[in-house]
Amino acid sequence: MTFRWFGEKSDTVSLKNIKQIPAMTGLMGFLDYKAAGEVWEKSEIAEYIGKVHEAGLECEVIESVNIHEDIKMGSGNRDEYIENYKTTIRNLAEYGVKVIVYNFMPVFDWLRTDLAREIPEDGSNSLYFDEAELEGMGPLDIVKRTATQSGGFSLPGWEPERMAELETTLKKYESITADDLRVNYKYFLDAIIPVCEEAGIKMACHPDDPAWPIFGLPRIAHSLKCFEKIISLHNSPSHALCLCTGSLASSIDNDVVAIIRHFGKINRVACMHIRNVKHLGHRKFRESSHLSTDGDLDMYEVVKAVYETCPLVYVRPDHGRMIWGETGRPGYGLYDRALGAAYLNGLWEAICKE
Ligand code: CS2
Ligand code: MN
Repeated sequence: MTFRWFGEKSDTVSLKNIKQIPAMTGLMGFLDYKAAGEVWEKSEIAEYIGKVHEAGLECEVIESVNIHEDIKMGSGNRDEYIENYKTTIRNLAEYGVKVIVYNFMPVFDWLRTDLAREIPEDGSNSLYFDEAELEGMGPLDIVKRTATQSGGFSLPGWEPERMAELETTLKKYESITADDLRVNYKYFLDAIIPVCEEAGIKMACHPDDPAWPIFGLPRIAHSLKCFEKIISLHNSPSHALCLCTGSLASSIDNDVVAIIRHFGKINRVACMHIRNVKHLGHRKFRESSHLSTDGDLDMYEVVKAVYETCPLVYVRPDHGRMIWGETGRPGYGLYDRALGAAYLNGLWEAICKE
């Protein structure tokens, strides 16, 4: 059981807080100031992981080593960025990292139309999406809205340098199809997976969120079929998935439990992000507490699928609501994620004893 931590200077949650969550053994770490394409230097990794170890936690998973758009578009300086990525893989492995979570989504990572929508029943708030609200909004509008609502906190997938070039990048993507994107993805995997095999690292691809194409951009990672195509791009246990239940469950077409079982059985799940969503209408949902009763996912079945098909994977509660007056990075407060971890551990204990 792990927790996402943005580093001492950037997180409202301390390592001590994280360590005090029952059965929390480690982190999914993140250097939130790194731009896509940059090498993660050994000294930076050593500093971050050193602090994590001092706090009595492990750091075997690193998230959001973002892939430069040149790699996704198959243009420009992609070979140089791929070389940098290989160096980052080797550097992370040297400090005991076993899994790297990334995504291959053009331009945007996750997207919401409100980062703090009040939940009428209890006055807490959570991330929220309503496709109808996107109508009449351009990508630039949503970027501005997200930046305003983020309260000055960096958000994974919304790195300023990525957003600065938005218009040019969107233009370039107009001529790139989903098949083109997969060709570029394969080129990237063929280059880096042998390095991962040598270094003992698994790459874990995170799903599109929401789980369908947006703003006409090609998106290729949001369903069982999509992931089958992705997995077939390069045959290696080092080429694996990070199944994020909340991202996948944003589409009612996805049977999340079946997806876990399918890829768990063939040893292609490296880690899990577990969170729940509550559907409120067509392509309209909010992130709920982790409990089955609060959302549309059956968390007992989710955890059971992990237990039965991929019990050794790293897990973390993904986003939480803001509760008890907490303020901080949207989705990444302490309290609700800690409740999520406790709940998931409860399910795990019950399933083990059963
Ligand atoms: C996060 C992602 O919001 C989420 O579901 O888990 O932002 C995730 O960290 C990235 O997609 C990984 O690159
Ligand atoms: Mn996730």
